[in-house]
Amino acid sequence: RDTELDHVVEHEKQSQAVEPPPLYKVVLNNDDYTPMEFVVEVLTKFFALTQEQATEVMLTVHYKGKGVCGVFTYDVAETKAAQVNRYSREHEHPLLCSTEKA
Ligand code: TYC
Repeated sequence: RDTELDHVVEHEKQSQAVEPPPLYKVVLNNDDYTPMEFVVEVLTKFFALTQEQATEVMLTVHYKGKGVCGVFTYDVAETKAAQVNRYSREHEHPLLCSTEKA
């Protein structure tokens, strides 16, 4: 018959079997119209980036076409991308933020 210890061992196996959640990159895309200063503002406002880190990401996007703002769980990534796109549209900039599975 199953003992209390068998139950504890079974529970422990299940705990160890729990997988980490899949991660998603929040990506910023380049365009010809959004001011560099606005992109840096967005990166410091919505992501945990310093002015220096934000400038680095902005320049990567400007020269290479896209860049990673951060890596998050699905809901956090989708929420941040939507917040950035809403904020950009409110300020009448075409800046596009999207997500990609990491
Ligand atoms: N290419 C834009 C410019 O020259 C700057 C820019 C950088 C725009 C990053 C979008 O995600 C972006 N003003």
